Amino acid sequence: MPKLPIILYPDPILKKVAAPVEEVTPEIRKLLRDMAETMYEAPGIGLAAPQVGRSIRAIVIDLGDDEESGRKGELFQLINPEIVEASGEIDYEEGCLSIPDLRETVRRNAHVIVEALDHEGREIEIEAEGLLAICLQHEIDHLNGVLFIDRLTPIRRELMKKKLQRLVTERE
Ligand code: K1U
Ligand code: ZN
Repeated sequence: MPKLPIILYPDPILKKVAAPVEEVTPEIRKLLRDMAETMYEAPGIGLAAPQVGRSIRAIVIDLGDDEESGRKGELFQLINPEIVEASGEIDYEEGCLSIPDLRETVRRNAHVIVEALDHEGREIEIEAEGLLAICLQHEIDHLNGVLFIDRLTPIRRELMKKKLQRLVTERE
């Protein structure tokens, strides 16, 4: 059982634009820790605050270790993240913890620069490509009320509607 319950599609909180965090308080730091634990338990590689019922601009990401590339897992806890530069294109089959059992290929920018505050309120800049760039865009989309299904072409989204309805009915 994840530490915090994960809000599922079509809950309206997932469509809201989240509010900026005014101050990095101990309560915000605890939320980030709980979100990270929830992400690891799910398991997932990212999580945004609206997915745990908090409409504020906070996200966590950890891609984990990857033996093939030698990448080591690193936990990013980001507050008020903003994409300041984006370029290139990349296709990737994405999932979403708020829409279980559905994966679809989404086209996004291949390279992004993100500015944010870390869990101690320090300004940081992250330059990312590949899966980290994809995940940052997916999580920042959550803060703007955008889901990966909103990024599909109109035809694919139309096809997806039936599948989504079936998934929601099966859950009820
Ligand atoms: O925000 C979320 O809903 C989490 C989502 C993040 C994400 C996945 C793929 C592409 C972009 C963003 C997930 O973590 S879904 C689960 C998942 O993809 C995964 C789970 C365990 C190991 C590896 C991946
Ligand atoms: Zn998601």
